[in-house]
Amino acid sequence: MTFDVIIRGGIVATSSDTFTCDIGIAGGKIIALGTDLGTAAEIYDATGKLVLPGGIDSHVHIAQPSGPGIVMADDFASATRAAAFGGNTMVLPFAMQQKGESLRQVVKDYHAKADGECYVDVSFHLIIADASETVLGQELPALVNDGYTSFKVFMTYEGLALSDMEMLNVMSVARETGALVMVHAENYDAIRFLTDRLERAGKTEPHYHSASRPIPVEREATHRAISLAEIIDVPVMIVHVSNREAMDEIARAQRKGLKVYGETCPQYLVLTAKDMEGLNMEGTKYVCSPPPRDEASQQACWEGLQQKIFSLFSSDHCPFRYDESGKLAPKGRTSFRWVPNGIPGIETRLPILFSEGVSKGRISLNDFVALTATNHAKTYGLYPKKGTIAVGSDADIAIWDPARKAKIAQADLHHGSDYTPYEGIEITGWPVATMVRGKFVVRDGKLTGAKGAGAYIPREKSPLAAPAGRIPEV
Ligand code: DUC
Ligand code: ZN
Ligand code: ZN
Repeated sequence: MTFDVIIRGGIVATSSDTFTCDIGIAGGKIIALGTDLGTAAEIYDATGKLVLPGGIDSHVHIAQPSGPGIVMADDFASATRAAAFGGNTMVLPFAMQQKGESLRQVVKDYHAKADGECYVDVSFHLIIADASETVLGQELPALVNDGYTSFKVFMTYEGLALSDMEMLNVMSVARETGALVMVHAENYDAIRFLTDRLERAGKTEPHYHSASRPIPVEREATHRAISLAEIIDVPVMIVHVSNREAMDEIARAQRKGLKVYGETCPQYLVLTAKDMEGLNMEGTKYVCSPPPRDEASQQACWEGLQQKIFSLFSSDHCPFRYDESGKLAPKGRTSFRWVPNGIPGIETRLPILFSEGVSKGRISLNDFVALTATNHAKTYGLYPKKGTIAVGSDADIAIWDPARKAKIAQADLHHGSDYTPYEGIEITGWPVATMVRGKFVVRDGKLTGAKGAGAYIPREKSPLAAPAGRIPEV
């Protein structure tokens, strides 16, 4: 047989195995694994390189409305281009509803923003901000059936926070339709209370953001989200966990046999609240929620990855520029209260975990693959089409030079933001080529893919959430 491409001689790793073999690719799919596969239009010599499933970043925010006068720094073209340079072959951004909006219309709007723009594949989670009867009774079940099989709810943020009653209603729809609920767990009232007090004390500099959302704010909401999910008997994914106490809530639920899953992110492994101190307005560059904590919390998050309490490692990419379109907007409002929450990280997620995790011996290469690709595909209804290297799977592949040394620098990145909070971090191991469905998107540091080659991928229901069923009788 003649293939379109053969990737020859690399060390292939999946979430369970590591082996040396060639990969034969045709029609965008992996057709053969082995040696002496035959001929191909193109041979890629991967000798001395790692050949991994392309990263799937299942928690990114792209082109979301972010408040008056504030624009997100990435559109779908720039975000997916940066994703490809960072070794990713698929991203899952959110189609975010705002109060009063039709969820169906929101989904159409995000498709319009993404269509013809993407360099890697995309699929959408929903964000439910308006838990009205029409949305929950009609729109949401229909959208779940159409392949939008996961959605995020917020326990904080003005305009987004759901009450416990609303959370229960939304979770009931997830239970009945077999959708997976992702929860942003922070206590809204506690944040408002602390923000008011800090402002009254004149403590308004950006670094007070983290004092307004201390660990108990996250721990309490995590506990509450898990309790609400237990009442409805619905699985939940607690996203962007930053510390041991919230993690312990998840671990306790898992020990009890509840279907509670956890995600953590690079900012909780390599940043701390101290990074913001003394920076004045430049501290806004690190403002995200939950906030990075301290070294003990970093250690806890590593343990969560090692012990598989966390099954996902995502970026929570939420990019703003450090100017009046972003971190310094709206003009004249100086309290941390007004700083848009979020940091860029779509391109640096994988190198940070590879370097700090695999190169430094904290996690195995196979666990790296699981945490960055396979588990995302399994969690969100994409496996085995995505997230692995197997015959029949899409040829979504990242080729890594495990020895390549680099220092993270804004000047080398491809996102729309004008800074990176990870500037200067020394990295060992970097992706050198990224292939989406058999076509190289990035190769030897150059963009080779076409805008619009990234496709929208509808999803199956999450095996973690299915089967759809009734909520428990009272
Ligand atoms: N927090 C979120 O909840 N979403 C995006 C970014 C952030 O910091
Ligand atoms: Zn969130
Ligand atoms: Zn987020």
